[in-house]
Amino acid sequence: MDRKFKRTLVTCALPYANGPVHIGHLAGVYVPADIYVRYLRMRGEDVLYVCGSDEHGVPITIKARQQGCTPQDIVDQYHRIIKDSFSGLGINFDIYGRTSSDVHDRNASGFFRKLYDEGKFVTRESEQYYDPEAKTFLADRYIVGTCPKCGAEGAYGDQCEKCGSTLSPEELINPKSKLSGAEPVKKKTTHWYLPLDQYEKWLSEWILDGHKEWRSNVYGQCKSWIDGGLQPRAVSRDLDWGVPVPVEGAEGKVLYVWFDAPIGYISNTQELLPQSWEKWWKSEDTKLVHFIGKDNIVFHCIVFPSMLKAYGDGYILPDNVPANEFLNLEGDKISTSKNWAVWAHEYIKDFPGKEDVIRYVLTANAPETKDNDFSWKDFQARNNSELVAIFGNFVNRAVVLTHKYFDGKVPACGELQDIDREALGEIPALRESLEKNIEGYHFREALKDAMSIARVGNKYISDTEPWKVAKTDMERTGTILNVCLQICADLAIAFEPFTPFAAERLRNMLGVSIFAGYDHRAGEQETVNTYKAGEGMAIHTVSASCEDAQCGVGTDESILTWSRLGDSDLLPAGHQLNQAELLFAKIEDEAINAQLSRLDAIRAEREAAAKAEAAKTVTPQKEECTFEDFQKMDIRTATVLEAERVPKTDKLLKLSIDTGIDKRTIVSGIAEFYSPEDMVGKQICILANLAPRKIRGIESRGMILMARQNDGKMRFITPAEVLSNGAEIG
Ligand code: B3M
Ligand code: ZN
Repeated sequence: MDRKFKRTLVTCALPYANGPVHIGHLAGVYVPADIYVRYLRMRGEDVLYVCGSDEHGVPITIKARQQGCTPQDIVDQYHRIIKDSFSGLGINFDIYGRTSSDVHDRNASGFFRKLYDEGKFVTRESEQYYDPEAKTFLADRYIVGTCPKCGAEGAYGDQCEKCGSTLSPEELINPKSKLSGAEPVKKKTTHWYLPLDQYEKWLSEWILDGHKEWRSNVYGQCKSWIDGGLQPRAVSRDLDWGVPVPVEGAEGKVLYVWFDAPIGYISNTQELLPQSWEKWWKSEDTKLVHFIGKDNIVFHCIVFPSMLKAYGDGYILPDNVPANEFLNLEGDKISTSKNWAVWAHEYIKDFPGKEDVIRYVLTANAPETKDNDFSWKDFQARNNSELVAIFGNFVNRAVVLTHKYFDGKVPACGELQDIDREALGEIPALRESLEKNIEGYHFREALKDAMSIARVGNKYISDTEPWKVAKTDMERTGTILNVCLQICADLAIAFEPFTPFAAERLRNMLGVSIFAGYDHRAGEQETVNTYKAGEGMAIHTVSASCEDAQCGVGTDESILTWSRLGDSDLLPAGHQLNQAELLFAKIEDEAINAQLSRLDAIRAEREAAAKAEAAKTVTPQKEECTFEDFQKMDIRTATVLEAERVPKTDKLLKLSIDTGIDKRTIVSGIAEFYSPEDMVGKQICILANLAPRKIRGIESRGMILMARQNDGKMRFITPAEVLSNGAEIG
């Protein structure tokens, strides 16, 4: 353990309260953070675990407009959903606050005002788009128009959702305000900027020289930002939703959401610990760790530290920022706006009692160094072949056999054989690796170490076959089951950070508790810290002066502590077990297919909407041509005599046609839209003098004229009434 610090402050990115949290958020930020906090608490570290809703920013105001309600209604709705999702998955922050709170309002505006009064900002006048009818400035998202790149209508001032191009409002064709439909006009406005350029040297020393141990994706992004030259960054916006800028004459201006949100970490701490928050934020004895996704790196490593540096007053800086990459879903990018996600609150409803499984799978597939993918088949496979077949199966056999042969009491341990010593001997090394991996923020690897303990147990019981030995040697059977039960107790400790619900069921089965560390959710009490020694145990309180976080625990042998992981005497002979219960249940195809069908329906809906959208757009006109160019083309009417599919393709038809000039063959890519039967007897229009081409070995002479709309749909062109074949079209 890193004993350089007396306490650890863990923050998690504040989720925007404009939608629920999904598995990408959980995998990227919240599950790894929860593993880390639970582990530290079990090690007796004093940890404060802070998060809350990020309730400002333009997306929330847009959602409110879409739903015809106020931004406060939106954040109230999603703050509750998000908070319940976290607790439903065992992610128990000491405080889950919100940036629309009065505490935060005061704190964030006070923070701004101090920097303002001390001249830490620079002001800049710029021209912003303004809606003359709604009499308000327009964020880029509030300006819509025609995409200059693909012609799509409804492109936003910052991005075209159809072709994905990044845009600026100036590029939009025929820009309109989303608020009133009026044409936006440019208007001068003044904002305050944090001159990040002035912190460049200091950031380079602090990060590039001082934190080479940070993850490469984090360090690399910081390096490219710093090497690229930092620019002053706006810290205010023309908006009516947010923390008002606390300066006379700044009506209609609020703090930029990325200025106020990180201050939310401090506000939430102040709210929980009004007397003692400063020891967490202004003491070098505190280790600060920010858990975030990769899109938040610059704000947590460059902007927020510069804000704290500018503020001074002893604020500490993050010791580490273990940012994860992104998680995809069934091969596609997770998207809130496209509903392409597994929502945490829906998962909890659809898979009751399986909160551990999603924690386990998202850790096993964590996008720690590169983007990764979540698939429902993999989710099912990991549950059934790892949690059920190895971890759960091992524990179940050990406990059931102990009830069968020893009335549920831990049997005496006789003379150990090599096979026993080998199994027990593997645990300390796995513990050491597990500790090193968790403390190094390598949670995927740490989970493998914990799972290796289960594999050791499962192999041991399969190799020793106590159900056979019991026929002849009950003493040996007792020794084998004693070893199995020690390993079960190891699992109850090792899996607490990863699968806390199952670890608790296992503890209840074994009739033990664990030391689960400090619990500040009670805020400040006369005794500064309390710790929970596992469910079902009395809450011990330790006095503030108690140095040994585990005081009062060591004497109670039924409370397992992390430091005993790997001991071979965790459960003394005679200790009474409780009834066996299944730790994990199989997940059947039916449950998985229901999820896959849901995603299929979303994908189909999205494709249909994209097609409908595409059909509305028109490809821009081609470059001008001359009449002479056109006269070279010989376009005629013709009738289809025969038609057949071209073998081994699903797009081509081979047509025999009568052009009035001759009978010929044309191969055409219309099989997606027409069957051979559709075409026979139809009068079509062809470009007769197109140079012949070999297509799939067939000579094709000419081309059928087709109308293709932007959603890809195609129709052949035919005269308004049947004409003779060979009629010239011009
Ligand atoms: N609200 C989350 C995001 O960018 C953002 C984090 C704020 S942490 C201070 O998805
Ligand atoms: Zn576009």
